Amino acid sequence: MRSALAPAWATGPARGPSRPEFWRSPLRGPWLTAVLGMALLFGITILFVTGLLSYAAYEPDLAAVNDQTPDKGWLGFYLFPWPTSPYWLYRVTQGVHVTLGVVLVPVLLAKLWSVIPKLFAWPPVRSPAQAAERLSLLLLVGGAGFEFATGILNIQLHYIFPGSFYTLHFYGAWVFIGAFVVHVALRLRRTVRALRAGPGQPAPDSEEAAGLVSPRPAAPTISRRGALGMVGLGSLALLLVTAGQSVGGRLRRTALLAPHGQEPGAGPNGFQINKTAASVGIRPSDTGPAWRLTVRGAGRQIDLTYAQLLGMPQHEALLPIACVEGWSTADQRWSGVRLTDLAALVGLGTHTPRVLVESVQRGGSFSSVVLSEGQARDARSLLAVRVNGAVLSRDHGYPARVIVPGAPGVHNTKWVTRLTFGESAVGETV
Ligand SMILES: Nc1nc2c(c(=O)[nH]1)N[C@H]1C(S)=C(S)[C@@H](COP(=O)(O)O)O[C@H]1N2
Ligand SMILES: [Mo]
Repeated sequence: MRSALAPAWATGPARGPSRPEFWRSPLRGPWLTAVLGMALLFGITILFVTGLLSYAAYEPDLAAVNDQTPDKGWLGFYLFPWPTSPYWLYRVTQGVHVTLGVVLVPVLLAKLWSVIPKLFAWPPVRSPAQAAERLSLLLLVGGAGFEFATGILNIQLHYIFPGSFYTLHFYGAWVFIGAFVVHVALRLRRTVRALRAGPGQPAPDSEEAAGLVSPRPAAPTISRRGALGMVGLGSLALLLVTAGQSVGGRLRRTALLAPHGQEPGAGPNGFQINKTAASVGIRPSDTGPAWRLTVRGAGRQIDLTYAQLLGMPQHEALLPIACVEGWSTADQRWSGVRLTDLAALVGLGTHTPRVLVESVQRGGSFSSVVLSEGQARDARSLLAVRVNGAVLSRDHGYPARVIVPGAPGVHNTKWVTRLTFGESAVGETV
């Protein structure tokens, strides 16, 4: 049926890839698409949940410095204060997010391949409902491509985008998920039916074929199960060369796909580095004898020298650094001064409030971070001066860095020079 909606150019006979006969793979059919679709339904749901958790972990509502996403409105709804226990929380949620994202790439590509004849369906527009559905597919495929591409570029190359990865990935996720929910609602019943019917092919012109079965199939070179096995092997291979980066320690060496060129060397400071001191322009004079730690709050201010900081009670905490990019160090033995003890210097010890942490680092992509009161009050939250028994290396934040249990790596500010406790100061540097 040709609708009055279709423009003149779209009512002619189908040509090239718009003819069903053009597509000759005997593998394409509702069962193959349904199996891949089900795998993505579970996988993408987990990606979405762990992605939202990562958003919550950044404590976006605590202060503007934590989340500079413009105009997020109700999309940036408040989730919950990010807990400090278990201390490996972000390592697991973000490890799953990034590893699963990489592992799903072959499944996503296979799924797109399995439905490609529908991209060329002719006539392109048959009814307003069908036009709306095709538009949602555009958002679905475009959204998936955008989220996977920005995610993978980010974990590989660190922030190569115009603007912020965080903002792009955040808005892209909402577009993608909106289209994903519509797609699942429209297709779930058909998918379940195709799974029940099994791998046999329905007649090409039947309703069950859903426009996927070739009317002129070529001779098969592999079975449908075999093709799925190949996709599974591809995913397994990616898992094996990715997962080690989230475990850290010796297993990091198995992470062949993780970014290279920043080998941290051996010794107590021999674990993954995000940005070296040199790469962000930390000068020796910034962290030399003139360095001071300023502690502010409750209308008071105290400046400490490095020696005075070392003279305060030192505590230990066994904590990893887990980056948004999916890599994590193994647990490291940090030692330094509790944030609660520093708050006590300005009289805020018993009810330590949130704290603004600032680095000697100026400009660039990194600014300041506000830690919640829950984070500031945790006895394992330290301004660390030593790691694994040695003085912090310059690249790990000498003379002092923050380390917080359960938090994303970005909250573990290096080269710290000022802590401001309490509400009042949070607005000052924003
Ligand atoms: N001053 C400053 N602190 C920083 C960063 C930075 O770029 N500058 N990067 C953060 C990020 S994103 C991570 S993952 C951790 C990494 O710490 P590491 O380099 O010691 O492993 O440091 C955090 N602290
Ligand atoms: Mo990070």
